[in-house]
Amino acid sequence: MGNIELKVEGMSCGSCVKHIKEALAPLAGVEAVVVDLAAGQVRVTGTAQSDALLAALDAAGYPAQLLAATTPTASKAAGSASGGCCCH
Ligand SMILES: [Cu+2]
Repeated sequence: MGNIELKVEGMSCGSCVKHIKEALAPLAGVEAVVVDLAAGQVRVTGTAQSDALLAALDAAGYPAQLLAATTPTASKAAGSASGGCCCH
C-alpha cells in the first residue's frame, strides 16, 4: 500500500473536490482519496495504479499528472482555454 500524489488541473470549488472523489473512489485499489483544493493536489491511498487514476480523472474532466514522477511542465497549460470550473 502506498500513496500516489497527483497534480490535478481544473479544480476550483468544493463540487470539483466531490467529483474527483467520486471519480477515484470506485477504482480498484483505492482506499482513500484526499483532495487539497488549494494546492490542486490529490493523494490516493491504496494499491491503485496511477495510470488508472489519471485516466479516471481525465474522463471526469480534470487532467492530472503524477506528482512523484514530475516532468516539469513547460508552462502553465497554455492559458486554460476552458476558463474556470467545469461543474455544471
Ligand atoms: Cu467545481
